Amino acid sequence: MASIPPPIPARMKGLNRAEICDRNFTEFVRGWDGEVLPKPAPHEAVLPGSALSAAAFLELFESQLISRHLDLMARVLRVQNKVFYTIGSSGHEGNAMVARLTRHTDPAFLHYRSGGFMAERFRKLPGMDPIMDSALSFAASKDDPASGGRHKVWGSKPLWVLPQTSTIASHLPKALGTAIAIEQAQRIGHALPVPGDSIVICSFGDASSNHATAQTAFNAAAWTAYQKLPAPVLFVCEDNGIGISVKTPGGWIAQNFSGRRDLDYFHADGLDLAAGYAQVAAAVEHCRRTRRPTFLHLRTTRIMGHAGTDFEIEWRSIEELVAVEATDPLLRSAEIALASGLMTRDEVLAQYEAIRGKCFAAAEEADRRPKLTTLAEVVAPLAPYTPDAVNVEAVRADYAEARLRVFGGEDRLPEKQPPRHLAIQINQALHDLMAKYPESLLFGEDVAQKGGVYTVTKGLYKTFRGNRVFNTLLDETMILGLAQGYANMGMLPIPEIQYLAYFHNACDQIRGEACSLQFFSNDQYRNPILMRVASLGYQKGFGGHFHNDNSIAALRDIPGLVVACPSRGDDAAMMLRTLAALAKVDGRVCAFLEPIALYMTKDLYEPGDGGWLTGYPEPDRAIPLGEGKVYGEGEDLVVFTFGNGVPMSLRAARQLEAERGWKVRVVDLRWLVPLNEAFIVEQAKTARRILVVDEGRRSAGVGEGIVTALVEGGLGGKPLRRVVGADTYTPLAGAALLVLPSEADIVVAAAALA
Ligand SMILES: Cc1ncc(C[n+]2csc(CCOP(=O)(O)OP(=O)(O)O)c2C)c(N)n1
Ligand SMILES: [Mg+2]
Repeated sequence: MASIPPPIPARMKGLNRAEICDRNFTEFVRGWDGEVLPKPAPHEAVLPGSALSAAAFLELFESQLISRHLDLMARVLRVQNKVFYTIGSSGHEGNAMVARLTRHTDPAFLHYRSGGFMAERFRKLPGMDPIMDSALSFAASKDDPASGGRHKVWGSKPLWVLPQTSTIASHLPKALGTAIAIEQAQRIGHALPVPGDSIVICSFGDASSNHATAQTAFNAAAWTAYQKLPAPVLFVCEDNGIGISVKTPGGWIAQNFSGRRDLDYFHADGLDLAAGYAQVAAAVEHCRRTRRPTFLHLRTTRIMGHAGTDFEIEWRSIEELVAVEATDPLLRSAEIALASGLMTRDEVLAQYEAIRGKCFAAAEEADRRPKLTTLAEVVAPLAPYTPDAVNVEAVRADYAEARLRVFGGEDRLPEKQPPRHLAIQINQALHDLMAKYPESLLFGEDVAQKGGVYTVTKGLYKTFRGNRVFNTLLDETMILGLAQGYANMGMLPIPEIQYLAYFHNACDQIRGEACSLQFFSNDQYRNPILMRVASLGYQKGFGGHFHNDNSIAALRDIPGLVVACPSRGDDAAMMLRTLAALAKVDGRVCAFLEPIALYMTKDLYEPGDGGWLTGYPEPDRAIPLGEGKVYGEGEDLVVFTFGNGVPMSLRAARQLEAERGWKVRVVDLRWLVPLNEAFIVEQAKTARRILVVDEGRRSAGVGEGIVTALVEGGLGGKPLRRVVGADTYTPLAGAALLVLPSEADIVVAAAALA
């Protein structure tokens, strides 16, 4: 006969582990009858041998309780639709020690289980209330001081906590970038917004440490330290042994990280304040003093499941759950409070209930506060645009002396030189921007001594030296992480991505991180970036897909991103000025797609005609965002295009004029995101036929946006066609031309409109 398992006590069967953990605490305190030591004075050790003082312990304990009761409150009020987020910090409250041992000016990029950290950091400035601020965020109220009701994030402008998205690990590259930026700013004489000896704190979970984006940051940190360059980042791995339902193999974090050279490993017990405090202090002190990347392995546990929706009881044994709940760090803190003689059982319970009361009261108050109620309110901080200020900044030319130094004298100024091709004019414009903005940095793969694969950055390294123009390690994710870090510290990063295909490799750093910062911080934090990307197809000498990637679909729908694509040198210079101004004035993240195949193009119609050379525009000229360029006044056909499509369409137009007698107008859109729909419609209204020439792919390319603008503008009835790339990768050699629009295709498509 099979043996009958012993009955599970009723109190352990409940699905609601939150209630059980809550009751565990009170029962533990009520039932505690250990030996009580003589009460320590505030400055004395909380327990014999501990580095933690009694006074510090009491505050940390309070921070832990605040964090815990915010979790418990969230689970109760979620059901009543008063709270909209339940991923909690229970079991991780020991991270309050990291906050206590660092400064509120040490920029922090936090794990979502950082309630203890936040409650403790709130002590660093007078008059701040962690409970009310958190309650407003939980309630998605527009009064939430972190995100303005856009998400439950840990964030604070005065406390230097930059809000994170919930993509795990994606914040590690920018945290490292910020640490590197703190050091580099001082080498270029840039005034930092935080003290020069700040460190950067970056916390994450054990499972997250395996993520490629996390590994990128660990590797880059070690790569930096290996070269004896400072990178004062404190990686805090909050190891609770599990990621949602997947266990981290026992010992894996220690095994994986304790032996890495140039990533200095420390372990601390986050479940025990008395023991862990000195260990955390050692890691923080090491990071601040040595300026080396430091890995703090913080022991934690996970109480109450991954989120309110995770009913662990359904997939984990009750014995295991009970065992985990027994490691609750709050039980240990209660024990310290009682054993040290600092608090009586009644005092602990009274404080526990008082904080519970405050959390619920704050939540009820937060529930009464206004929510975001219009789309306009939601998107207000996403993509700020103040055109007047941007256009003034773009043409600001008060750096004549710096220009003279950079270019080497009056007669060597680029505007005094004969017309040149695109690569040269971009190069000159970059020199100009670096002169105009002493806080700008240009970096990427091969951009320094070599001057880039296409020599576009040639000479910049020589002029501005290694602290402002430098090669990075070969890692696009980290290049964009660095860019965010420099931006966080008030600099103007100009990262280069060597080829568009390799942007796709690191897209999330722009999509999930850089472009989301203004949104999730209610525009309190900005990370202005001017990203240059060598882009698009039609290269003659260098074939294959990855050097001729023509798809920008992934860029087109990134909220807030500005995407620009010049077709000629003078435009490029004037567009770069506007992009830098958008970054400086409105904090925007900008992508500048440089058509590789046009870099060296000199002629337009015939060999030797020099038709695609342009003079260099004086520094007081710029092209406003959205302003396209119109070639010709013809009304028989208007061609909307950009990039390589512009000279191709101009040649096709000439052929159409010769063959059909049509007067053709070619419109270079120049700005691909946002598309200037009103301008497109206005141009199309006065034309009899419309052609869209889009060298990108058929699906999800710019062409789709243009056609949509035309149809929605009421012009869908006009003869209209698209000449567009195929939905394929680009093959090598001559076959590449089969998948891209050609001049002949343009002429044929136009004829079909006749
Ligand atoms: C890139 C990414 N993939 C998947 C997820 C979904 N997800 C959220 S938390 C999580 C587990 C994280 O575990 P760990 O890093 O150990 O942190 P913990 O929750 O245990 O503190 C997963 C898979 C995510 N947020 N981001
Ligand atoms: Mg975990």
